Amino acid sequence: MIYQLYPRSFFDANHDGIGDIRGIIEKLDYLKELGIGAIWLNPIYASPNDDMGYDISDYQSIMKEFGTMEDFDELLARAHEKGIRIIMDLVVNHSSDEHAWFIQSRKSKDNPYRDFYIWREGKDGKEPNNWASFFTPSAWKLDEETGEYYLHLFSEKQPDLNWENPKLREHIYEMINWWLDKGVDGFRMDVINLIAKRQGLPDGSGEKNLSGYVFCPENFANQERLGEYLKEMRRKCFDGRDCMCVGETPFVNPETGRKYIDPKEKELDMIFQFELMDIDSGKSGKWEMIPYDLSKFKSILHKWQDATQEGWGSLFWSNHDQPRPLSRFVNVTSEEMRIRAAKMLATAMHLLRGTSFIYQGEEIGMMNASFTSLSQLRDIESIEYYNAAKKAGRADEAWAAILRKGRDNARTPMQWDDSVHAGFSDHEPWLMVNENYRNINVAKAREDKESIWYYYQKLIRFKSSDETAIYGAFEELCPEHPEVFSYRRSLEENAYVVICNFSADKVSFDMSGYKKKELLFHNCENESEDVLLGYEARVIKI
Ligand code: TEU
Ligand code: CA
Repeated sequence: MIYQLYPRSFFDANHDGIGDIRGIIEKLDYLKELGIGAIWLNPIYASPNDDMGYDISDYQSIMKEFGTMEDFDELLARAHEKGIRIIMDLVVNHSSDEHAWFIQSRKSKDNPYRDFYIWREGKDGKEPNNWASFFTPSAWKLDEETGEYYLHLFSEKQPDLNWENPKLREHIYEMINWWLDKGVDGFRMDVINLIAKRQGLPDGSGEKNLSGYVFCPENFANQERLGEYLKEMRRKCFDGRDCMCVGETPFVNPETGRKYIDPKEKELDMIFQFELMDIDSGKSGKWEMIPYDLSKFKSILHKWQDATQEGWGSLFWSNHDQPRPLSRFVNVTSEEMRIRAAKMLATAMHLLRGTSFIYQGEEIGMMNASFTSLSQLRDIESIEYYNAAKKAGRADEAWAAILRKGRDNARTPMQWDDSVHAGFSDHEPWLMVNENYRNINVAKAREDKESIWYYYQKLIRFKSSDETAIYGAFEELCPEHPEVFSYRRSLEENAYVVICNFSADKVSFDMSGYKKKELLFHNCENESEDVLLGYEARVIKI
């Protein structure tokens, strides 16, 4: 089980309100006790933090707020002593505009680093094409120095790297090998399926955004030369090493995603698919929230279980970009139901087949924050969206969407105890603490044997050691049930059944088909066999 740790918000050991590497070192025993086998660190490299570390200005040095390379070397050594692997975040679709390569590249059209990035002449006094970026109206920025535009799929300070340039690719592989030689255990690869763009960079033909540009992943996701780059990277970096790489691949479905993890293709070990994370996103993207029902939810999980029976899959529904699942997939109306629902969600997701990624705070049932003003936000995605919406006279709609799906919701400081700033820091934190920290915190959870924390600890131990949980086949049960998600995992003569009521209300459920041997997990007291309480989860060995 892999624990995703967002260093900026995990623990502040040097009292500046920002999480740091020494803070992670101090909490390694906590993670060991939780039982996880690896930590995925969000980016810790030198960065101006325009996009919280996803804008890297030096791939081989540590962000000064987080500490030093010596701190990192100590973290790596201590983690390995405790049998915990360290997975780094590889952000190579783009760099920061403060990276030495870009500073050179923008100097002149014939600079040797010019083609490390994607420069184009404007067209009729406008951008080279009509692409919108994830974060800003247009995906192009005019650079006065040379009068050309550069591509940035994300912020203006995140220029896209030109993967068609073999020199750039060699520099990237050298950097990857530098970290692997240090002993890191693998990488989570940021938007790795966007690094190849459609030849000729043609205009997008879909719906225009608020500023008249078109968001067109069909021109920059899963493009033609991607497989070539991934195979080359594996050959030059990963082959022969004991390491793992998981690709973050938005805009894949089982058909396009399957080939990335096909062992014969030798590209990636796992991918993060986003069909579940996009379940409530409308045509114009995440800010347009649409209703969804459990049957859509179940069919997405089912088809990805089927798609990864040969290769291997990842399981997550919480990370630093997504709202907290407890605030998104269930309706929590009381403390009792918060605890019960958190355990149910964990049971439904983490007993599926695949490697589970647990995002910091998930183990104590952290929830979305209650922001009251724009000045409390730190995330460029939300701030840029709000500004564009405000220009279009749609500020209120934008604010409502940000409260529900803004990324700051998942980035509020880890809640360690009920002291000021939730024990994360004794200095004003970089981002506000969720005010429910007095009730939701690690210290309180670890005093209560019935807490979400101990349920996670038991679930992690089971998922990490039980052969059926690791290798068993997946088979959905009652696919047509409108409220219950139930499935069987089986390996030879061993099998267990997971039954999760996703509704807050009681539902009748026919258990007669199951010859129960043992109750492995249960998240509430309920004597009746064939009625499930609201958000009840049961796992029975059969
Ligand atoms: O996210 C890529 C990505 O798909 C996100 O932009 C996601 O679609 C959006 O944030 C949903 O709200 C990766 C990183 O996880 C993210 O933190 C970075 O901002 C982004 O890449 C650029 O590096
Ligand atoms: Ca700090």
